[in-house]
Amino acid sequence: MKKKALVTGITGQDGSYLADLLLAKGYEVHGLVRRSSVVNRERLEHVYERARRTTKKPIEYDGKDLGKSTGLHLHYGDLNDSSSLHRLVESIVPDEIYHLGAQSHVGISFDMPVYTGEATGLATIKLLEAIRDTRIKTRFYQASSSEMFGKASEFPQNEKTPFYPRSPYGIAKVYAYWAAVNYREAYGIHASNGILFNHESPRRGSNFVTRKVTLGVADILAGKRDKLYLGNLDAKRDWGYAPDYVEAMWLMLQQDKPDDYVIATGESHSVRELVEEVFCLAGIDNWKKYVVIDDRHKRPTEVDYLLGDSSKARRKLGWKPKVKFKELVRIMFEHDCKTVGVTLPKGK
Ligand code: NAP
Ligand code: G4F
Repeated sequence: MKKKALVTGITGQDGSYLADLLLAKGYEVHGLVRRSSVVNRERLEHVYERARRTTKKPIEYDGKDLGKSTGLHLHYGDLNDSSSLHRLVESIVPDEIYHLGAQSHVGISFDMPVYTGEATGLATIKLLEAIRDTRIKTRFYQASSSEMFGKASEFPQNEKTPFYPRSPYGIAKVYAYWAAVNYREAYGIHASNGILFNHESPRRGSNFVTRKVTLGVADILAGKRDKLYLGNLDAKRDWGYAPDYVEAMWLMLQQDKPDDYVIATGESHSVRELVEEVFCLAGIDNWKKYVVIDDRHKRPTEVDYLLGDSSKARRKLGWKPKVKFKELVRIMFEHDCKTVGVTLPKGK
């Protein structure tokens, strides 16, 4: 029998890559989608396309029933609506639940702290309660974050590094992390935390710094704009490639025992280095001419430096990153250049 997975956040960067991975492995994939005034299925468009090719019936853009031809089923619900979470868990009875849905933007969490607390923190316990109430036997993945380390006290950070969150988002993720640990210990639920460091891709939201820079410089190359507005260039992040990271999520749920794992590349670079790298690929020497420091993109409290130690995941899961910083930046920039219709300068 096909394994069934329920994925929250399936329309997001990670959710869409995870759906690809699970479908390729033969899973029946169920995704939670929320109502919005404009239907957003862009990151799943290739699955819709496959459904259109293989089914005789027309598939609507917001179609939910892609199941027979693709293995993907979408269900309306919301992380803040516990009745929808309960109903989905009860009706699907998934073998694995990947809880990726969240208000995931750190900067915006300062503008929406209460909503972020509910969608990013409390929703985890709502989902865990649905598992507990229905008594289904399932495996649960919590999308925990390196933002929990925040003002980190040691470098690199591993599973034992103390948390010191620096934003409403980080605080909410700490709450959700401990909810997963507590439900594992209290009720024996197979719940694992993936403490993932930043991971990016051509499907990354355009208001996260990597994509903002790769899209922005592609626009500059295409002559569509002449300025790029950024915040703190000194912050350092351990940036990996999203498709590598969703593989780690799946590996965690294949283990007999639930546990918590740091997933990272072990390489950290500043936002300034990111900017330099992308402008260099574009063949533009004087990046300072184009970059404007804009205080609106700075945060009241910043996470200055993150660097992950993923040796536990390497040892126990056999996981390691395939793509590192330079290749990641190239993948994203090449994609964005193609999107805006420019080619990389010769020799780049
Ligand atoms: P993302 O692209 O922002 O996707 C977030 C997903 O959550 C989207 O599908 C979004 O739906 C959904 N969502 C938000 N609020 C919702 C609500 N109230 N009800 C239902 N769905 C809701 O994030 P991502 O980069 O894929 O990250 C996936 C998860 O990993 C998140 O929990 C994030 O916090 C965590 N994480 C990410 C990273 C990273 O570097 N990417 C690192 C560590 C942890 P819409 O499409 O409708 O907005
Ligand atoms: O790309 P960012 O917005 O990612 P951030 O804040 O590190 O959060 C991401 O990674 C976390 C894992 O550590 C996830 F949990 C979270 O969901 C999200 O995916 O910002 C990266 C750095 C920050 O220091 C920020 O201050 O870039 C700096 N930055 C400088 N200028 C900017 C900008 N960030 C954004 N978004 N936009 C700017 O213009």
